[in-house]
Amino acid sequence: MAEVTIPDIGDFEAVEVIEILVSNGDDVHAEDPLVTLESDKATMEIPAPGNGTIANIAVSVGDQVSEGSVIMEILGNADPPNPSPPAPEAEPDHPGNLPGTVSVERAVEEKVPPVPGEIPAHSPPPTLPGEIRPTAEKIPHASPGVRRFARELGADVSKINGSGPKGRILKEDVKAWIKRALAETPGLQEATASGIPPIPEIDFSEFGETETRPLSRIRKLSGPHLQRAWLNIPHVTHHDEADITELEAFRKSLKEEAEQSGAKITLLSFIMKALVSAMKKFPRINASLSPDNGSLILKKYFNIGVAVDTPHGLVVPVVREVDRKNIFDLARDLAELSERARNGKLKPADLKGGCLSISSLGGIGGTSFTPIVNAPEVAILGVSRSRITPVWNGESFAPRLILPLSLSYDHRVVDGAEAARVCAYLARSFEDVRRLSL
Ligand code: CAO
Repeated sequence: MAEVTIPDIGDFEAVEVIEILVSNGDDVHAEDPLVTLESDKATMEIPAPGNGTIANIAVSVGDQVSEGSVIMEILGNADPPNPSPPAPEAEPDHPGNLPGTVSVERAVEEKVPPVPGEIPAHSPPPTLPGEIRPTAEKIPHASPGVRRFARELGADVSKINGSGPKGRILKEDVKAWIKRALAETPGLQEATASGIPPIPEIDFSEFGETETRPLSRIRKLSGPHLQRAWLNIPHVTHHDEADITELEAFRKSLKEEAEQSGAKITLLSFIMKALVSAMKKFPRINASLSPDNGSLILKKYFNIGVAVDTPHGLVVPVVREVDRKNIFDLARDLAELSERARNGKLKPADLKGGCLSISSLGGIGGTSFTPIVNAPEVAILGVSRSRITPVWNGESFAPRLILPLSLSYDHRVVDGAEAARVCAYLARSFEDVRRLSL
């Protein structure tokens, strides 16, 4: 059995114990930290003098100790008294801490002109035995172990609020800070890995009142997904128009029949049918690039994602086997999926397996927009609000109902000419309702 006493800690007297890092019965190895002491100038850990089991801890947090104070006992083959003084904290940016010296948390920067061969002025000089360097600035309250932990994870202790006694930073505070930093910066890893300079931080409260609200779970997920697609895909959007005058008359004629079958038929069901027809005619828009970008994976199934606007953000549930469903089936599927989306009842499987997506803002407004391709799909059809427009028919202007279409595509897979052909084909399909059944 060996008593553990406070070794020579320099000129310090009555230094406060701020942390007890072991409990009675713990097995420790030589140099394991046992307690943390903190004076107004330095924080230091007292190491175990040898291997053994901790017993009779004689100090509590808040006690004051000086050189020679007994703090606990170690049962086993611990070395006899006269343990080595506190181990200096290994500060890679504080070179030259000599073994057996007391390491002060942050030494003052010494404004001494550099001499060739000397440690540069911006690095603190080596601590000499028995020397305690004063601190010039306020030290964030944290034990050397916590500082080391924070440094290993890249956390800046000066930015962390401590929840320990007297605001001391605990390991838990460092973990919580890192978790928060990661959660609050969706897409951070992608953005920094891509080498794109981050948008500078601004304190908006300098300019007026602000309120900070957390992002919804959906936005936290969809944000990085959209950013990935935007950064990876060379996007082009092709705009076109379709005359849907006859189609709209046909849709209205189906209203009664639809209501009887429990479905509300909107234009979207027809758009899905037309899109499947276009996917069959232009198979490249129903494809994805292989992960190595070396080949094209053509899909022989026809599932269409539909962007749904919900109070929590955008989701894109997938309507399956659109080629095998009629307009009434599609209307029912759409109503069911969009209701579940708005009530937050979608399952992960509802969001998978899409071949191509539609983003319809027609119920809201707009004349055209540039939707973002829902990667790894290669195209997305944007639909804006139809409007009555005077169209020259060769003899006179006639009022026609015109639907704006915006097809965004991955230019690595789809060429501009092909996108124009797809849109022209869609427009022809809408203009001649019979084609939708082809
Ligand atoms: N032009 C004119 N009117 C249109 C139209 C169009 N292109 N599309 C739909 N409408 C009409 C509908 O006929 C309906 O009219 P009534 O109320 O008189 O019957 C009304 O607009 C509302 O339609 P809806 O939006 O309820 O139904 P929908 O089938 O057209 O769309 C859904 C369903 C889920 C796609 C839609 O509600 C929605 O969420 N759209 C937003 C999608 C979105 O946010 N996209 C942006 C994503 S970011 O790229």
